[in-house]
Amino acid sequence: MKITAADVIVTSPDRNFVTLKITTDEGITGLGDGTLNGRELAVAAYLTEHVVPLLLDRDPMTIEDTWQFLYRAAYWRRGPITMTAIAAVDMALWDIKAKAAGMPLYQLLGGASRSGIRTYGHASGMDLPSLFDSIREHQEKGYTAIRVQTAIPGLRAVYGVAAQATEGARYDYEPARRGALPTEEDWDTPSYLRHLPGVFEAVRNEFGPELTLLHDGHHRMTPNQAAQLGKSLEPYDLFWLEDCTPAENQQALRRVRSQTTTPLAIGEIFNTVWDYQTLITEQLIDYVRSAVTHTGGITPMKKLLDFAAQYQIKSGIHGPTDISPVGMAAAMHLDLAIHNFGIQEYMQHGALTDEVFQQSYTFTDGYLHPGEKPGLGVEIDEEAAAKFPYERAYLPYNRLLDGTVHDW
Ligand code: GCO
Ligand code: MG
Repeated sequence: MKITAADVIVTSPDRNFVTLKITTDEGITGLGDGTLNGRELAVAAYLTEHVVPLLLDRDPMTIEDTWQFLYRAAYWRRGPITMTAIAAVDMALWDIKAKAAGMPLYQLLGGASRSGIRTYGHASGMDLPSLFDSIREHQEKGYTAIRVQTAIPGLRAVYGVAAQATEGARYDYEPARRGALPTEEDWDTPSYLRHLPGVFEAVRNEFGPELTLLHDGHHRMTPNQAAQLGKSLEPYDLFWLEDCTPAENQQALRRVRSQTTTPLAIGEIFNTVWDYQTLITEQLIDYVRSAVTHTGGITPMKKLLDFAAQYQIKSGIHGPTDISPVGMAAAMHLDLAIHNFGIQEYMQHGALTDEVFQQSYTFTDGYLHPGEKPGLGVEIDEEAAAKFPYERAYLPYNRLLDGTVHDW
């Protein structure tokens, strides 16, 4: 089998997505997700200008060899643009191989280790009543695990809280905004540290001890502040506290870990196993948060999760709406196959996205399943995709109350 074409499809149904479609001389096609929120066209250009010419005439079955070739032959290693582009190729090749084998991809990854993939959804609120409503809405949709984000008194707009800057119906939180420039949000860590434990206390009092709760700190605290927060949330029994501090400095997590038993999840902005080396070998985290889409694809993600398994660390694969249905399906096949599955993030895509991407995955009672179609189980309707041209969109950024730019 030979690759005869590789096309980069950029579409913006509810938001921007970059998809690589690889075509073979036997008529089998494969899809890969190359979406990097707010920097989509950089990945599209990387693929079109530098990767597509290398794929033509290659054997699509040589997945490991192609991965090593793209990673090593570029000479310039790692980084989100490179690793997202490589991920798109890797996913598309696994899609082709599984279709050629006539099997859903999870079968090639070792077969199902469980019957369904437990998910968590995103609830948020400006105040306790709206937060409680949002939690109830998620419970009604079937979620048994819910991420809780809340506004902070005195701050205008905070990461993870829906319907602050828009009018009308509440919408699921989506950070990227279409527009010429990024929006500005504000931040004050002392106010956050004072406010958040009371919110979790109120949520526990309202919903009881059984509901699984998570929270995302979105890289805003110093290690010492993160240690304080982890301690103060211990009575509320979180499933995890995510991205409590920026983790480029992996050793910083020693401080947090030694001070709190609140489980820690890190990694959505990482792109290789090297970003995790200290975190995993010193067991400084409990969950690996990488996205298949931003970590070079299924091939390295499987290795990363197997490495984590040796240290009793589980998966918590990144699954916000900026991962396309193709990237979500790739995550689901891994989730189903690996032994050290933890939980899968699942924000549901909008109706326009579902019109462009036909999915075989299902969501029932809080559990996802990738379905039994050969391959990843997702196809793209290129005519529908063409109706939604790219629209510039940026993630917001943060300033402290005195105007200093802060981690968003
Ligand atoms: C999460 C994330 C996202 C990111 C988004 C950026 O835990 O799901 O923090 O909400 O902010 O993926 O593009
Ligand atoms: Mg996050």
